[in-house]
Amino acid sequence: MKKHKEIIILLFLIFSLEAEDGHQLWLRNQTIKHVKIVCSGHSATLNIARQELKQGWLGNAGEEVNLSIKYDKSIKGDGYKLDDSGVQANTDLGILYGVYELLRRQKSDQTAKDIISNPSYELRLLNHWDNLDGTIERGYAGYSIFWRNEKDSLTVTEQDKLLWQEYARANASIGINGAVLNNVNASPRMLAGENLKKVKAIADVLRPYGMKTYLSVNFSSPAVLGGLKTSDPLNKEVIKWWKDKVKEIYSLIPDFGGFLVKANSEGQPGPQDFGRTHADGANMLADALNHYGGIVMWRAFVYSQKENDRARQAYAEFVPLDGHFRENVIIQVKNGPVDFQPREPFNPLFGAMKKTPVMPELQITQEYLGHAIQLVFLSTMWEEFFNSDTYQQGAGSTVARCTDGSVYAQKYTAIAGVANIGLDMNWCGHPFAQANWYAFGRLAWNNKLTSDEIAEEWIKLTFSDQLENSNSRDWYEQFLLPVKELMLQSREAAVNYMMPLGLHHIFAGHHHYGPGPWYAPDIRPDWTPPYYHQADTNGIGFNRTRTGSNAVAQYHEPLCSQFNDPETCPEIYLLWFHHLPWDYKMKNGRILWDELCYHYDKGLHQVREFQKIWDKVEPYVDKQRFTEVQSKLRRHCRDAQIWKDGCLLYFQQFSRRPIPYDIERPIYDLYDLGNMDPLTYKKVIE
Ligand code: GCW
Repeated sequence: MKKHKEIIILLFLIFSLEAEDGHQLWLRNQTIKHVKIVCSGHSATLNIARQELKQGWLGNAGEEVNLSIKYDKSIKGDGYKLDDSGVQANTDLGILYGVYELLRRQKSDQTAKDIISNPSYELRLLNHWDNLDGTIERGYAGYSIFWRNEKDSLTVTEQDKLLWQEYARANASIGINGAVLNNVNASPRMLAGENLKKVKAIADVLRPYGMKTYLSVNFSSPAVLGGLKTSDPLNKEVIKWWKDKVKEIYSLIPDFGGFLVKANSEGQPGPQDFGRTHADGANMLADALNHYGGIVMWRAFVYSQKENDRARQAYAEFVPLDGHFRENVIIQVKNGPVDFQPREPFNPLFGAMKKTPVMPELQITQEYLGHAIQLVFLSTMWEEFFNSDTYQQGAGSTVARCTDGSVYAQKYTAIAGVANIGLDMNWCGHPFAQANWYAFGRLAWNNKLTSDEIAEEWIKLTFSDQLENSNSRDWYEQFLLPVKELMLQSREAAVNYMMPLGLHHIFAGHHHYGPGPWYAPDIRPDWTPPYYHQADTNGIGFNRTRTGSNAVAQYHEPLCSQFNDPETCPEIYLLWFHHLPWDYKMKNGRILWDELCYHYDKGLHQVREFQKIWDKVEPYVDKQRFTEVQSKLRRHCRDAQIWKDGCLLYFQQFSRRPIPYDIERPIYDLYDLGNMDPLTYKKVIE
């Protein structure tokens, strides 16, 4: 009888969950109640706040909510206060953020009493790597929502505006207040008059939601677009060209945010082409923008031919320039010293630039973490990064505190995330990739949140059908808890089956998806996997100790000595800093080779476990999202197997040791995976 009842409930659940395409993100419609709003102010932003309350209120029917703009010194920037009477803030945008928080708390069943919430970073930006032809560099969710192709750029349809509005709303709901609209590999044509008109159209839609618009600029624009003889930042005509261009931009977009610049990196032009420094280049642009309150975000992702260890380059070039930048320049630094790898130690520039604001750049799009195919929740990676202690001003000088103004007084605090958004119906390609966009926004607002809290909140907002569901114990225990666990483990699983123990950048080719430790095409040697893993019959790993590239010296003590000694180096970074023999003894008594095998094997088993977890939650998810995630997990699992088999079989050629008996035999053959022929390998992986 009991069984019968359970089956009926299950069937009811399955049929009552409508198919969802994911377009509504974490802002799904629910059955709402009536609310009485008291608000004397009027502005486009406040009107949105009113509207959101009306269409999202889940509190008591007929309750009164006050929206009051009243100065309070405990509230900072666009922060807010929530109490029994409603939302209080210093700015209209603060009210809107407070309203989103109130509604989020109602939907996710958290209390909303006596809360003061201030942002960790003043500028919380998305960076879109969108090209003017509509393609997106490292984008896995379709074409750009901003650009189609240049010919079309003047046409702005009502549909475009609607989509931009939905985009702005989603961002505002998690506190994101700015967007760089184009790729850092910027076309000089971005600054052409007709394209700027389109930027204005976008800015007009984003503005009421508190989002400012920024652009990436190409340093050669004065010569390439403006027809000048040079783009030398100290040349008078060049300086004038930028001043005029900035004036033109501000005449269209009075609250324009500023420029993002990738200079002298990966073939992009920059001040060094004219014998000038990064500071010369950044300051010239900063002077042009300063009059209007604009800023320059100057990226520290640089390569120099002279360096033999890529991980050392940013620090080597930028630390000597500390103190030489204008007040409205911020140095934008990727979380790790190489390039958004599944795991890296923090970039030693954090905390080391003491007189220059430094902003973290995180990558939301999963360039190195499985594209839109693999389910990898990145919040745990970012949490690890924020909590890393730089020791620059004594113990407790975490990356979070060195960048959010707690350790160094700085005019601006900022953070950027490379967006994973495209024209796909669900915005991000994978239903769970939305969680990464969400987590970025939440952490940019509050860098002390835990991944556990963020995942729980996101699951409730994204999957619970009605409030009653998120309150039900069954839903919580059978759906939320296992799915949350899956999310929280997913990044470590990816590290395990891709690059455990500090291995990095062993991808095949430029698409950065599958394994390719053998991959050594005819390009610069410092871009190939064998350069990064250094495997030979003596051992494996990159020697960055004092006897090697000495990258350890860029870290403040005690980290420098700790990283330098394999006995004290955290094992998660072991092969990042050390080249060690295959029989090196790990803390658990295993030899390094065996430990590597166990990690790869564990990663694969974790993904198989994810499949089982997901299969079991079928009754709680609508068919569309259930099937989509299920089929992506199937592919995810196959590719984890390819990673494990490919890496172990390849490294075994050097370790010359057996794969431990209790580890599953590889099912792929190394030759299938293209040890000899990358093209054959590509066929299997794509
Ligand atoms: O990770 C590398 C990417 C490039 C990217 C570059 C960068 C936009 O592979 O596609 O270019 O970083 O961050 O500038």
